[in-house]
Amino acid sequence: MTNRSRRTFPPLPWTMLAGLSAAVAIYALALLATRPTDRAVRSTRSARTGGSVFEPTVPSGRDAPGPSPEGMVWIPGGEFSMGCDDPRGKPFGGSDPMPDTRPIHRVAVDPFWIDRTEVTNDQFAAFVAATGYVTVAEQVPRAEDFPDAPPENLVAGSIVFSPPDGPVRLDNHYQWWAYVPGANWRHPSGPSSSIEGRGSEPVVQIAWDDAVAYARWAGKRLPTEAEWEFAARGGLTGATYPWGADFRPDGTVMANTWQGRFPGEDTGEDGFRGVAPVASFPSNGYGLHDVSGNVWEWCADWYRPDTYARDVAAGGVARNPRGPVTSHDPQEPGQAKRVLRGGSFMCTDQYCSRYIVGTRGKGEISSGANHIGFRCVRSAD
Ligand SMILES: [Ca+2]
Ligand SMILES: [Ca+2]
Repeated sequence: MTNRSRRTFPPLPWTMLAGLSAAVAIYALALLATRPTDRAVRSTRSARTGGSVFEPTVPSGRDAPGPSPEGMVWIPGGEFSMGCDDPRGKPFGGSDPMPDTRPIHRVAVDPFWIDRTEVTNDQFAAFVAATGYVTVAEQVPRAEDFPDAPPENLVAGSIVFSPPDGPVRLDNHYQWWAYVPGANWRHPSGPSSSIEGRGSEPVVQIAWDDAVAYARWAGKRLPTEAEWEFAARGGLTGATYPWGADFRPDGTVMANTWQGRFPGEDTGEDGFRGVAPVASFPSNGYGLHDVSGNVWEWCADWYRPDTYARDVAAGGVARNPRGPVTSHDPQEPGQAKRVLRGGSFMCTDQYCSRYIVGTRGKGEISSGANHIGFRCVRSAD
């Protein structure tokens, strides 16, 4: 399997272009439709050879070799326990056992800098102005790549959350996602939407390649999944959230998530319907904002549900793990997926509780959506 080229796989528009009227967003849907199959649960349990206990986070104590780049914060690296215990039964824990987050295992990462916030529209606009970069969602699909698609369906676009008017069953995510022609980072919800006046909101409608291109231009890179989690945990040991054990400590809202009946009613009780400007909520112990919620964040690693089991099977502490060499998602085995972390403004314990810091998401690499963004890191050496 070649993972480098999205052309190798039937990427997102393939399904949609072949039947655009279906308005199906099955690829990004994987982000929210990650309820495990029984088989996946069994296989993870049978592969569990590590512990299920969080051992203390031990920062390296290394100081930054120089001043932090603008907008970035120093992460000392060190050793920590990575993963998540079964959140079911916890307040706001949701109903998903999250089997791909176990075994909880010991990981060491070298020091690095990381962006304090998700990359904003203003930052991405500066990149595009400097380079003329055209995102995946802005490119018209080529007929030779989609030979089965009728020509009228070969239109540039992306996936947009399109909530139904009334309550719906939560077992069919096709009901709240649509492929919208003309949706892209400049028009996150479609042609009639814009980012004017929204420069401090996180950029969205970003495919994995788009995030990588921005990072390279900025002299940065995407975080590995292990780096992301080390930073997101803020120095805490095994806390459910980046800030501690309680979803709303002393009633304080700590992240942009979803209130109201999902998916039709976003009450914005936390202050925001949809995306919020970055850093609208308190930071974690390392000074990072929105590592829980707001928009999903691409990581460098390929996704596999058994990544942690494989790390444990390799023995010892996983040092600077970079993920598997290929992706595999048993739920959609033909698709190349990278890891996404942190959940989004759409996360709710009614459906997806991936605002929990140790939980994992996944996304087909050529698919953006209006709840997918990223942040970058820079190596210390
Ligand atoms: Ca919200
Ligand atoms: Ca986020």
